[in-house]
Order: sequence, then structure tokens, then C-alpha cells
Amino acid sequence: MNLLLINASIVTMETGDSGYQIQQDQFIGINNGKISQIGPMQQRPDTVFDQVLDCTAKLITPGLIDCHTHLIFAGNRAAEFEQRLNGLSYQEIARSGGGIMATVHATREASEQELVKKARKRLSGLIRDGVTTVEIKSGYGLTLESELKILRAAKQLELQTDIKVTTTLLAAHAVPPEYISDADSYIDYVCTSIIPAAVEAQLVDYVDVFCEGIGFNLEQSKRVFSSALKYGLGIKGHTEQLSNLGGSILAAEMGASSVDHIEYLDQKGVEALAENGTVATLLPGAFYFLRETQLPPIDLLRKYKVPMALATDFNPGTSPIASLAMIMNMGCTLFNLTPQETLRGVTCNAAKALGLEKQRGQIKVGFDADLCLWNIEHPAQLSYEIGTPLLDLRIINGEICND
Ligand code: DI6
Ligand code: FE
Repeated sequence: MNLLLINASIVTMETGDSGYQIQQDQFIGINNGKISQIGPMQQRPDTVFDQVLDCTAKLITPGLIDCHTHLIFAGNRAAEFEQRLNGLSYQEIARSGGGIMATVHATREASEQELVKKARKRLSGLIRDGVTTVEIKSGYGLTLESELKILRAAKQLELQTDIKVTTTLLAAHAVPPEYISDADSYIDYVCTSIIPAAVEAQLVDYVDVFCEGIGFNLEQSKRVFSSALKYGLGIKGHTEQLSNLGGSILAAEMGASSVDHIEYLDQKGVEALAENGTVATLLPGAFYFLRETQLPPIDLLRKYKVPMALATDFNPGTSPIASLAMIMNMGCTLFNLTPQETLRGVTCNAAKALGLEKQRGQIKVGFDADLCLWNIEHPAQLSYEIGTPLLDLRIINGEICND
């Protein structure tokens, strides 16, 4: 199956500023799911293609990548939202057994099929906004069986839809009730039982840790990362979200592909990211929903040329926002990112956060033919307009998606 796109206006997102410039009157040839040729229409190939798509009046970008979600869980936390509006803090609710643990209880009760069904609805919001790849974390099971159930549900989602899924084991998300006064023993269990089982079942690409006062300390985080690396998995961290424990430096020095949230990251932390090629993943949805005031160090990240990714962090407690368009707008309005930076954040830099920078996130010969056709004139519209469906269609592995 091959496909030829003609009369295309494309934004390639290749490195350098030119990647954001609109290139008019282009063709894109696609063979076997990969981009095989790109060029001006005058040089359109005369070989026969199975299908030709006229892209007049459309703008084409790489398919969008949501590189940080917790899409799979049961229950909802609207009551807790209400408690917060009545004066309790996120940390207070967590310490009193609500928060992440409330979702853990509901998720343990749910069947794999129920979890898939609920996640498909949430995913439809991301698809509406042009997502073609999504990262999905476990972390609402906190037992071997239930963490694997969540990862299997993530894999099911990939089989049942056209979306590409990267899976991340976040068993170190919170201390479960079974280990409540013994976090170290829980970390033993994560390292010696859950990680090996997830590897054995081929369910996991990355391992993540919530390194925070209400999560796990540096020493515990280090043990989890070491265990992941021993099994050949990638690592990433929820770090410096609510305080600065030094988790980002630890993760970066151990080779993390990204550190995520990072509102409290300081200069030393930014330097560590720059030195180790670690992506800074910004999550303005959680910042907004928790009404945080501490801004991530955007100017320092720019100064040190740290690639910035942007993601929904979709989850029931701090970011129940299944819209990447909304998040791109928040990236601009709350974090002062430019529309060029937000688009990089959900294409090339998001690909890098998932170790996929040589395959996805740019329109480039040899890359996966994952594309979005938009009914827009300028790429800044993707960060500007909220709620209007701007997407015409998505192409994944060279196949036109019908949704
Ligand atoms: N940080 C977050 O913002 C989410 N997880 C994390 O480590 C929140 C998870 C939740 O409240 O359910
Ligand atoms: Fe998260």
C-alpha cells in the first residue's frame, strides 16, 4: 500500500527554525508506512501510487504525541475536587487516604475490559486533537497483578484502535496500604517482583517513579531506576513537581529520557538535563488544576537548550483534561511558551521523550508516516483556538484513519 499526498502545505518540525516554516506546494510520498519522498510539486514522482490525496487548503504536521498520560484507571475524583475547593490541599487529601489511593481502590476492583472501555473514551478526546502516539503509565494498581492488568489494558488499547502506545510502569507512584509504614519493602517488591514480571510479559518500555515528599525519596527512586536499567528498560521521572528533592538530577545522571513536571527545578537541575540530553516534559494541566504558582524554569531551559516536551498528564487527580489542544494553549498562557515551542513539545521533543526521535515527530524521509491534516492556515492556530475541531484527518503508518 502506498500513498501520495499532493498540493501539501507542510510544517516538518525538523530541527532548526526552518522546521516551523510552512513549505507550500509540496508532495509527500509514502511507502510501506514510511515517508519515502518529499519535494516540490514540480518534482512530483510519475510512478503510480495506490492512492492520491489532494491536500489543497490543509496544513500538514507530524502526528501529535502525548508523551505523559495516566489514561487507565477506574472511578473519578470529582468529590475530591470539591473538597479542594472547600479548602483542603492536594497533599492533605493524599495523606488522609484519598488522592492516588482512592483511584487505586477503584482500579483494583475493575476488570481489564472495563479499564479498556473507560480509557477508550478518554483517548477519543486526544484523537480529536490529532494524537497518533500516546504514552500510558500504570500506577493505580500497586500490586503485581493489578499493575500488569493496567499495562495489558494499555496494550489492548493499541490493538483495538489505530493509536501507537508506549507503556510505562509507574508502580512507584504511591505506597500501597499493604506496605503503609514500610515504603522500603514496597520498593523491594517493585524491584524484585513487579519490574521482572512486567519485563517477562513484554508489557513495558519505561519505568517511572514519583520522587516527592508524598511519593518516594531519592534513595528509593535510585533503586527503582537501577532495577529498570538492569532489565534494559528506559527510565523517566515525576520529579520536582511539588518540592525540590533532586530527583531530576538523579534521573538525568542515570540516563532518563525525560523528567516530568519540574516546576521546582533549579539551575543545577537544568544543567544536569542539558549535560545528559534529558527532555524536560512540562505538564501545565496539573499546574492549572492544582492552582500552582511555582512556574517551571522555562527561561533557564531555553538558555541551556534543553528540549521541552508538553503533555496532558491525563489523570483523575491533577489533570482530568483529555485535550492536547487545551494543554498547548495552557503551555502558552500559563508557561509563556511560544506556539512554536508548544508544537515542538507535542511532536519532535515528545518523540525524544519517548526515545522515538529517529522515527516519529518530524516529517522526514525514513520516518513513520504519522501525519495530521488540519483545516488551518498557520501552525500557531493549534495553540490558539480551543474547542473548535481543527483536525481534518490523521494518517498513521501511511494509512488514513477513519474517525
Ligand atoms: N503527579 C501527578 O500529578 C499525578 N501523579 C503524580 O505523580 C497525580 C496522580 C493522582 O492524583 O491521581
Ligand atoms: Fe503524571
